[in-house]
Amino acid sequence: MKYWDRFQVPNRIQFVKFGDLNACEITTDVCTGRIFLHGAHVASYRPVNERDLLFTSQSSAFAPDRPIRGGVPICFPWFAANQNDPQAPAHGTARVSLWELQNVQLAEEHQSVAFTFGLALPPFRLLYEVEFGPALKIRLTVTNTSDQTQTFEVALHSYFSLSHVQQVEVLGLQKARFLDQLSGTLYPPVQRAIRFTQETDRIYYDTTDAIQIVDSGWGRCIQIEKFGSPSTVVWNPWIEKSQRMSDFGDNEWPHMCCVETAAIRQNQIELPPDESHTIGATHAVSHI
Ligand code: TA6
Repeated sequence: MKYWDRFQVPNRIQFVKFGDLNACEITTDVCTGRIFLHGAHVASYRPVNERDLLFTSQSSAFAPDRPIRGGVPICFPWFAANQNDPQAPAHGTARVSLWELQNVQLAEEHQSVAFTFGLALPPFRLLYEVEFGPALKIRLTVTNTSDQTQTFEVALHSYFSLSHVQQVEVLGLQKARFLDQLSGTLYPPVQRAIRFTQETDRIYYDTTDAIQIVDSGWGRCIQIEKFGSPSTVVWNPWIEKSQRMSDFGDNEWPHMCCVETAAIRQNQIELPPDESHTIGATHAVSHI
């Protein structure tokens, strides 16, 4: 008997194993989903009569010392490499930590299931709320439990499933300046939609605008309404980088892109003692 078995609801909330990891699979009247205790990692969200909104690599590891490749990794308390410790895990420790599942709530009308996870990463305490329903809602609250001001970076590093990345455009960032992580160049706003024609790895700064991933191949638009997030990251590894990633298939790059709800680099968060910051997003799909 595991502590989380008390949350089971036959045919609605069930716990399964993936490799060495424990996951919860949910079925509501409007969607299915999967979330792991490892990293509090959302790995699937599929509205009824829709394809999964999220991409997870067929080559992903499911191991306690590795991040899951896909879904929504929680990057915290730093983004990418740790500037002070090259040995530290990329994108921080939250996504490779075992979170405590504190509550699972099935809505009376079976339209949604809400999860609450907690993790202590001194000097911070994390609370992560995820709702699988007509939309996928994610909300991370970071609390500074120390007696000094602390700074952190955070990114909800969402991987979205696409028909083909060359049949997609991303709207909502036309007015934001961005850092091209590949060249290190800071660009002014380009005033047009993002289209993918090569490896793309960009940090958009000082932008709180909603994002639309318009996928003409599948005739759908994924809408991302974010909050508490002054940065947005857009990434597709393209061909060569895909071949360098052992937990990502060489031929998977056309079928995904990351649009990340973030607060990183010059948009990092400074948190006074006992204060909290909440960051999150609502992800929904519509037909075009
Ligand atoms: O968010 C984009 C990025 O920083 C890329 O540079 C790429 O490294 C990606 O994250 C994945 O990082 P990971 O550590 O999960 O392989």
